[in-house]
Amino acid sequence: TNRVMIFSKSYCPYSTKVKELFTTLGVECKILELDLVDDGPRVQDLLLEITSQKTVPNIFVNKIHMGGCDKTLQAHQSGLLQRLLQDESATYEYD
Ligand code: GSH
Repeated sequence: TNRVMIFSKSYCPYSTKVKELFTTLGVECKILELDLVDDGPRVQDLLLEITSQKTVPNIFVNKIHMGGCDKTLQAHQSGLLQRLLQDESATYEYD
């Protein structure tokens, strides 16, 4: 079950950090490496339009926009991330 979508870049240390966090939490993620796909720049433009965020990683949890690495680590610290991940009513999956 992929409840987490990470728009990433393969060389980005912040992307690596969030991917490691979700691995540590045992949470499977759908990951798109924007630097490795032809559509990358177009997807990044769309993400900017939708989220007003220019940078990667750009993370969605159960369809909720989480933000980048800093925001995700904050949400982990505060417990918000775990609550979003445990929300059984939100069954959206990125597949
Ligand atoms: N503070 C940001 C976060 O917490 O996610 C840092 C993210 C960041 O600086 N990412 C770089 C980026 O997206 C790549 S390592 N630069 C612009 C770009 O690649 O278009």
